[in-house]
Amino acid sequence: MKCNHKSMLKVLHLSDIHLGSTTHGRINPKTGMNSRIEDFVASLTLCIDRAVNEPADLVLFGGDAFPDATPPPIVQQAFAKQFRRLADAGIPAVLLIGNHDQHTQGQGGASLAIYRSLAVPGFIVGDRIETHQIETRNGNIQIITLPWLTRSALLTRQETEGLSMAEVGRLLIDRLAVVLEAEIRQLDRDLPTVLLAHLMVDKATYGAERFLAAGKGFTIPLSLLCHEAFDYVALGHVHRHQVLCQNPLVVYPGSIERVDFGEENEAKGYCWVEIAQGDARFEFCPLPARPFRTIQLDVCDAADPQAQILKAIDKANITDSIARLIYRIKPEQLGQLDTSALHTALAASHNYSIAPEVVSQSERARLPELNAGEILDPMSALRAYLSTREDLKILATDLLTATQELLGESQEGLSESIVALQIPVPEQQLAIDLKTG
Ligand SMILES: [Mn+2]
Repeated sequence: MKCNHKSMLKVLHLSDIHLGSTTHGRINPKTGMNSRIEDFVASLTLCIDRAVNEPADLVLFGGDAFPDATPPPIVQQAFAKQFRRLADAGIPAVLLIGNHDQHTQGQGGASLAIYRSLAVPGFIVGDRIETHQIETRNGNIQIITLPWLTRSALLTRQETEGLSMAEVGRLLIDRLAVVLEAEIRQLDRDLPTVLLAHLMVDKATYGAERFLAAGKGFTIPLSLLCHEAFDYVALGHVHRHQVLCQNPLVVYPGSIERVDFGEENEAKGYCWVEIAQGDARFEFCPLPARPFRTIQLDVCDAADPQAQILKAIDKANITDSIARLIYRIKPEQLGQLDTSALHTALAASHNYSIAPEVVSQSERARLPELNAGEILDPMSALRAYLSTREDLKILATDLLTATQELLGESQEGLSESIVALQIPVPEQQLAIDLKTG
């Protein structure tokens, strides 16, 4: 039997906080705040509670603190208020820069760099590939930080000139392997070691949804991360909790709250890790994230569509959830519906939307705006298309925002950033979720 004299360090690993997401929220009349911001703060508070109460020896944050690099002050303050509790309790923390934290202007993560500027005791901002030796109350540990990689982090413009995206991707991974190896070579072999990285692993799975990568994204081969020098590989970026490798443990804790309906069926939480040199174990700790409920049915053949829809709502357990009702119906059945009764039935939810899909017999007319010869920019084309799709109305804003972001990124020369467009097409309904943060 192994006699382990070293005490295990206790590490709380969380990621993808996305504090400041407001979609599906409503204004809390008592506080004047968007209720979703309060939900995200509540989840973050539970993470920090655990770290402080236990106490943890170290907190590792895997990146994507906010939806973008310039969060409003109230959101910055809510984030700072929680992480400050760690500083007060003398618990060191590493804040890694995710793609949402990166500002396109200048170096480093604009939204998190403030913690370095302020020199918050025990706080490290991981905005480059670097090894940090951290003193905790139960011993030292070393953390290699690997923030979200863009081409410019490791390659010069001259090196990538004339290369295809695939070639650039390969070159970047070759370069990353060399840089990581250099970090690994200077590690102290007697200390527990964690790689903390914000990236898309090419073996990460996203559930049953089909995925399209918009632009050519850099995915990092799992083999690069499964190095014997690491006792634990703490990841961020993918919102679905998953374990990619057992030895060493390579873990995405996932996001702490659901960001959109694409995460409806995912448990949300953080990881509690116990680690010593050559030894690590972890436990996924679920958080009571706000439930999302999709109620989707086809009442085209129903004698009493109203009763069928009400029954479906009743069965869905929508109390305090973010609900969406999607029903397919024939135009001649619309008279049988009492929509105010549907609203009443959905009122137990935290927030809801109703998306009727009226099945039309007539052929859908081509959009006159989209005739050959007409040149529309992508946003106008999408807007024109959406204006004809009543059933997508509920998603229209999200689709436009996501498109805007994608276009913005490619314009800023960041087309290599990995944004996964998740396009499940269940029945008649098309949803695009920005799945990863
Ligand atoms: Mn991310």
